[in-house]
Amino acid sequence: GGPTLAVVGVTGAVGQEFLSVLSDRNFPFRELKLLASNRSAGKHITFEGKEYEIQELTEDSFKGVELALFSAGGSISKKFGPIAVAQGTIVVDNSSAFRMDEGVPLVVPEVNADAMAHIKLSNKQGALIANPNCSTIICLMATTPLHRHAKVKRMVVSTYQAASGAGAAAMAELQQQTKEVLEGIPPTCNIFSRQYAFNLFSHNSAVTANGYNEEEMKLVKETRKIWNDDTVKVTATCIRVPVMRAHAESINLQFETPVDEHKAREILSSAKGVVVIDDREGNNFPTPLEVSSKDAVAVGRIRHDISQEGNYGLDLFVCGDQIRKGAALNAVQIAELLLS
Ligand code: 11C
Repeated sequence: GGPTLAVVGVTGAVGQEFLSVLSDRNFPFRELKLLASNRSAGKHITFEGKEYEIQELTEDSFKGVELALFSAGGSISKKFGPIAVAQGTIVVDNSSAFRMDEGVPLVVPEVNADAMAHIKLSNKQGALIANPNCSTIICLMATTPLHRHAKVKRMVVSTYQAASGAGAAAMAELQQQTKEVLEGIPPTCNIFSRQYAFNLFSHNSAVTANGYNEEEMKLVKETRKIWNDDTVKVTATCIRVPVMRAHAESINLQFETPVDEHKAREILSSAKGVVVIDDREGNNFPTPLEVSSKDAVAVGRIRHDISQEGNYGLDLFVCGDQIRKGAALNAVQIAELLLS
């Protein structure tokens, strides 16, 4: 049972996580095609006890493929996404290539599954569905349950983003630099232009004309699209920190109606895909290490913003695994919605 499935970019950090999430969730498929650049073609991968040969991604790769999970970067998606769709494939794309395109649903299943309700595998028609940026997914997992309760008017997000967001090579660079610095050797800088280990810096995406970098503008624009609310005000500062694979975010919220802090904790405790870690006495709150390789997004430091009168504001601290809920898990959950 299940569709003929392709994974595009299978050798990357997210590509590898696609496989482990598919397996963990017993995702059904009739056939599995593992696709990558010609550099990796011919290599073998063992998945669920079966050996697969990685095939080179070409224009002919999608014949008979009903569902494809893409995570091979924006330019590969831009080129091969439409080719796959034209051949009848439903593409769940993890890149930023199509996120803001009108007619392309941008989906976090816990938040706006309805945006893709018209797309089904049983329709036998190609389509594109975009997976949001990891920082957006993690932010909206924590804030949407509160937004549904009291409507967010304004949101201030500060991120602490892990190496994994820049790919497997950045994770390797952090590891190597850490070792080099401890050994007193000058750190090797390939992925990032400056020392990463024992340091932090403004997100490596390009800075745009308004002074915000692209990562920050993704938080602004994607939130508006996913919430289907062009009036919500969002500002963000995105920082890369020397953490391996989970992002952290400090989030300040201003609501339209007052929100009691205890009610907020109760709402988040029962939200799907969210766990609350909010132990003030023990000074125990979410950490990136704790959520690494986990599905749930952790929320803590839930408190009234004392700078806003009348309980119109809340502060939160959120951590979520960037490769898992920030990318692969969210995409596989989208694929699961297509089965139903
Ligand atoms: C990061 N979120 O952590 C970024 C990378 O739009 O999918 C992913 C960029 C994107 O650096």
